[in-house]
Amino acid sequence: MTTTPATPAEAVRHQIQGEILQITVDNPPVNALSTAVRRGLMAAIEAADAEPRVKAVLIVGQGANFIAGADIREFGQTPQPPSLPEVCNRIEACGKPVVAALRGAALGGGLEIAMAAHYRVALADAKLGLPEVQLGLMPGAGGTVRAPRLIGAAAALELMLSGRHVKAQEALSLGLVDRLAEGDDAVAAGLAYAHELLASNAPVRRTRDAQGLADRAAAQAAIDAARADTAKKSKNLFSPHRIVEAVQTALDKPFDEAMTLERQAFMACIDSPQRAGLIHAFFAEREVVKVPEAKAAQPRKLDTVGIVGGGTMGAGIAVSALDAGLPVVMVERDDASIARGRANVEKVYDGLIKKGRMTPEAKTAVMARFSGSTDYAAFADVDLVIEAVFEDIEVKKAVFKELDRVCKPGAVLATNTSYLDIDAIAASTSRPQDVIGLHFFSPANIMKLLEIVVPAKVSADVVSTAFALAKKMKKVPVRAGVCDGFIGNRILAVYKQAADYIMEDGASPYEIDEAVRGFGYPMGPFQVTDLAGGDIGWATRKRRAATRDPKARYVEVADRVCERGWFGQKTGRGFYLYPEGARTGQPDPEVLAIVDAERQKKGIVPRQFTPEEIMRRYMAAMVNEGAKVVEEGIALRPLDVDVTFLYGYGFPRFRGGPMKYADMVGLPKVLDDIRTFAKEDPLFWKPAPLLEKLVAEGRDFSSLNQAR
Ligand code: 3H9
Repeated sequence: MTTTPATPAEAVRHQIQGEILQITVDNPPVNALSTAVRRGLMAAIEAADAEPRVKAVLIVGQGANFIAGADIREFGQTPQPPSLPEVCNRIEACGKPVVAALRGAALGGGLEIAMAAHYRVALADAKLGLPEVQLGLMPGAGGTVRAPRLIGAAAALELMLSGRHVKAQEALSLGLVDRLAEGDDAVAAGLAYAHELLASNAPVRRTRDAQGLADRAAAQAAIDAARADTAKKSKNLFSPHRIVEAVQTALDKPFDEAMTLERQAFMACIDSPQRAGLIHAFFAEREVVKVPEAKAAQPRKLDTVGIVGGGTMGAGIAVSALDAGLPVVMVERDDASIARGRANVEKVYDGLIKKGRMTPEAKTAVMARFSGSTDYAAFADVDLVIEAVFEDIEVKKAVFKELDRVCKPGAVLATNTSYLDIDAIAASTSRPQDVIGLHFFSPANIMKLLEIVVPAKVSADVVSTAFALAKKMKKVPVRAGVCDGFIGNRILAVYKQAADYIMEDGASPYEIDEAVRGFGYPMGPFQVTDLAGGDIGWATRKRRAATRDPKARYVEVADRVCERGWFGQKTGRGFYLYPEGARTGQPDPEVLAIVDAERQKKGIVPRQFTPEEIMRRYMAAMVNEGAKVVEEGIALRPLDVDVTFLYGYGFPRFRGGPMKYADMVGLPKVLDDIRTFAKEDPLFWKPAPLLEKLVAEGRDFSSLNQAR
């Protein structure tokens, strides 16, 4: 969306109401602190100090939010004056009491503005926080210096390191705000508070003088604890460590010096690649829902959901639908299966009860919306059915024939297949325009990614309905085209193959997993295989055996492992050993012997791989296939590939996703790697034409994100 930037006077209005100067930040959609807003705020505070009639100042946001923070879109551009710390310092220096009245978002720089004000009142819907860490940043307008003074080092560190939002009531008990107000009128609440303050001759009260750090020993203990915790939990991250050190500075140095040092550390965060990666992720997950069908067509009615299959997947999807407030009808083939399906659903809620996150009464209320049946006729009235049965095209086609027979006209018929041809499934019905893929990831009630797979004949309003369902379920939807594996599993198959080649050429599966973890993934590919169950990939490999190019290199290690019945965690053994149900595996010398035997069979002399080379190959394979997926239109844009991997495959968020990572490394470098590797195996390492084209034109993947 391109709009003309507002002038300072438009972005920040001020008007005198009796003795009070009301400053309204009006910068839709979320009142971010753009250059115009900063300039407008400066001018308004100058006016307040200069005007003798004014006895107090009120700052509010126009609309549903106070201020959502710095304008993230400006990061990376040349900073324009005044800086936000200057604005905050100017507000704090105001000679008349300044009140901030908060509703909706008061986040990041928004909360820093509020903390620079002298008094704060919050409406019930306010959410306060210092979420900069989630963008690879730290508070950079006094947050690390003022928050510890206002609420103490421990609470301030917790807020800044978690980035979580705090509701009004908690903000009051933390001391972030002075009082709560009823209703949804921030201006009325703020004016009332300001009048009260004037009536009681309340002084200007500056946060720089607050005493939250007075107990130095307690503050130091909190900093030490946070430092140790951050070293453990955030070792790959840049900004959390800067946050801890900034609070140390706030304790050790005078206010103004601490502000200067905070600014330097903030600018170092701005310059870090992690900031670029995390901010890309922030915008990508908001862009991903902007697909042509959702823009073109309204969703169909979506009040009830049917699910075929009560296995782990079907039950997980049922929980997602129930949690979204929808009634769910589950159909299974016999009474025992439906009882098992219900039990699978209940197990999720019982787990929550055990952890104290749900009451038994709430479970009863949710389960009242669940019903099971062995008769497809139970789907006669549902708006959308999701099939989650065995991954076999003939079984799925049979299910869809039944759905076609019983469902009402206009019902959306969805399949949860992860590989199969949805065009073929749609063709087995008399209504292919209603058939779509909804690929949930396991466990479906927890994993955020939902691939919305769009077959050739589906109508736009069905796609739009799928996006509406994702929103209700709080999933992150990505539009994908039909191909074997869609976006995620198709790319996974290729980089998994690269990992297999690296293994056969000399690195152990354990070295590969370690390199991948070192890159920032929670787990390596062989650990993932063990977690998911090696038998699943084995079945897919068998299915593909007939169509595999006989000239293509094929690594048999995983087959040898599976032939021994070693399917991973569930069998106590896979690529790793899991003694007595342990979840963390131990390296298995017998697996290494299998790898060795396979190498010998092919006459491969193993060689050393550094973690860096492992990752170059792993990422080059991922990016190359990603480019093919974009070129073929399976993914709309590179950012759709990024979001898929961030939310479905554990890709480290601070790297922004595989395509953003490639942009940051530089596409010429990635292509160079692929061409070098192609000398060993030209069939596997075939550069994607899109990648070659972009390099030839001096462009990167992000240029395609903007273009569509
Ligand atoms: C910071 O403050 C640094 C300072 O400490 C120091 C500086 C020196 N800027 O999420 P939504 C856009 S760092 C620009 O869909 P919701 C967003 O892209 C900042 N744009 O709505 C979207 O645009 P579009 C710390 C922003 O109701 C539209 O607003 N602050 C910004 O679900 C609606 O957003 C944060 O990290 C921004 N700051 O949620 C807060 N924020 O319509 C980040 C949003 O074109 N923001 N947009 O797609 C949020 O957490 C959520 O957006 C919020 C609203 C809770 C506010």
